[in-house]
Amino acid sequence: MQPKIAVVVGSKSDLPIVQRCTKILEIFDVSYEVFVLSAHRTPYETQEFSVNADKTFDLIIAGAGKAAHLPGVIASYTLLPVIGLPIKSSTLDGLDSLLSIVQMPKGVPVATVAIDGAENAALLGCQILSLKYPYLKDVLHNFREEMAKGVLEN
Ligand code: RP5
Repeated sequence: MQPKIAVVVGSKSDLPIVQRCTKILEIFDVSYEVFVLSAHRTPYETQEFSVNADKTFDLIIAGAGKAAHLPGVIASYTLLPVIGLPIKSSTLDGLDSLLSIVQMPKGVPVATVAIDGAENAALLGCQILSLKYPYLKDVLHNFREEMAKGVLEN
């Protein structure tokens, strides 16, 4: 069995940020599917996706900007872990997105990464999935070793 992640964004305009996330998933050989769905503009399609997501996916990464309700709404319909990616797409520099995503009421958690933290969304997703797919532990160890070498070399 292969890990599979759903990457959902609120608008096509979010796709350039999300490519930094999917690039990591490709390097780690994790399959994924990208969806454009909006909590506000396509609420019925968002609900349909969310209630069925666990039939296909292990985890969901959901990115959105402005009043970024998408990750929380998705999380309300599924028991899959949801990682929220606040996207800087407004005049408020992404602080609106961050607070909309991170300030979930108790009972429905969303694990939130930094504003535009697309790479960390992918890495956190892989770390969570490494509990189920042990090959990811080796990949993550190698990634960290390479990262450390990159920091130390002059
Ligand atoms: C949010 O509004 C989207 O996630 C996007 O970040 C932002 C702007 O969307 P567009 O007006 O570019 O479609 O819902």
